[in-house]
Amino acid sequence: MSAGIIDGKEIAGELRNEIKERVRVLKEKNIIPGLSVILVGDDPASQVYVRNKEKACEELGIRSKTFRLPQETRQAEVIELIKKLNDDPEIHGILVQLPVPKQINPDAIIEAIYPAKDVDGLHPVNMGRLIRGQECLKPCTPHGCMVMIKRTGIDIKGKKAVVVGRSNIVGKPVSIMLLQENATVTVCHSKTVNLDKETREADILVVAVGRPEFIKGDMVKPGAVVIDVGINRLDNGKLVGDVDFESVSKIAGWITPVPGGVGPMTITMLMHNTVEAAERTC
Ligand code: NAP
Ligand code: LUD
Repeated sequence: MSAGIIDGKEIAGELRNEIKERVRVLKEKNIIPGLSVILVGDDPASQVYVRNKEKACEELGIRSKTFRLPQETRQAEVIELIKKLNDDPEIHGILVQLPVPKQINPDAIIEAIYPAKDVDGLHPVNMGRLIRGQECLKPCTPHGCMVMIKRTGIDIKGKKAVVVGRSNIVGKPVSIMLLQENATVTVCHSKTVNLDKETREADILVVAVGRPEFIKGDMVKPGAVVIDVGINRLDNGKLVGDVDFESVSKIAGWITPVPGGVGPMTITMLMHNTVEAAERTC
């Protein structure tokens, strides 16, 4: 038996139609949602992701303004720009694409953004609200993962969920969201002992480690829902996830592909947050 594919591109397309409708309603109130993306440096993957964000804005009727700053830009200059955008009424969402060059402290940048405009959901106020179960702007990739898990039709309540990776952008927040949905959650990382024993117990397995094809079929419980957050470009140019699709898709019940899985959902949840931030100004 082979796993069902959770088609991120397709789900993203459906959600984008709903978001388009919300943009239309806002326009009737003379509000055009506006997103500003700040990209510092010339990381090739970041350039692709930011371009995809611009394209999504265009498709949905969201105003987008991207600031492409040179690699050597100082932290103070980025914060200066963020302050201007914080006070710009036409901008509802601000995002600094990560990673940033080493002279810039990502925490200082994130904390400079007004929480109400933090469409990445990474500001301590939004993260704090998330952990406390309060309404907040939710981090895009974890939110996308949750939508994909729900689309399989499984009941998350009482399931054993294992998250591999504990970054602030994916692992930690997705663990909190799974907990919020009443899963029993285990968070694994590089110091975890017997990782394969942990992953084999997972009814829901979310993988965000940044190592190509790291999770193999023998590490997965038969029938599990496997969400592959990883995006790795191999030397031959091929894009692969953190999950070995070939072996895992023979064991899992559901699996997300790479590309066409979590990536398009991340972008769609960003559009969702931008519209939500704009709606809150009404
Ligand atoms: P990250 O900040 O590098 O974190 C990686 C995590 O994996 C860390 O917690 C690390 O543990 C853990 N880890 C590393 N090696 C491990 C091992 N051998 N066994 C167990 N755990 C291990 O990465 P990230 O930002 O979360 O991103 C992870 C991947 O997802 C990357 O491929 C990235 O490109 C991709 N990504 C995709 C999207 C999307 O929209 N699709 C969004 C964000 C990220 P320690 O904490 O102990 O170091
Ligand atoms: N920083 C993100 N850094 C990296 N995939 C993304 C992403 C689109 N502040 C901040 O946008 O949310 C963020 N906020 N991230 N990411 C990763 C992460 C950030 C990853 C993939 C894609 C955004 C995407 O479009 C396509 C797919 O998986 O189908 C393929 C893209 C390709 O390389 O061809």
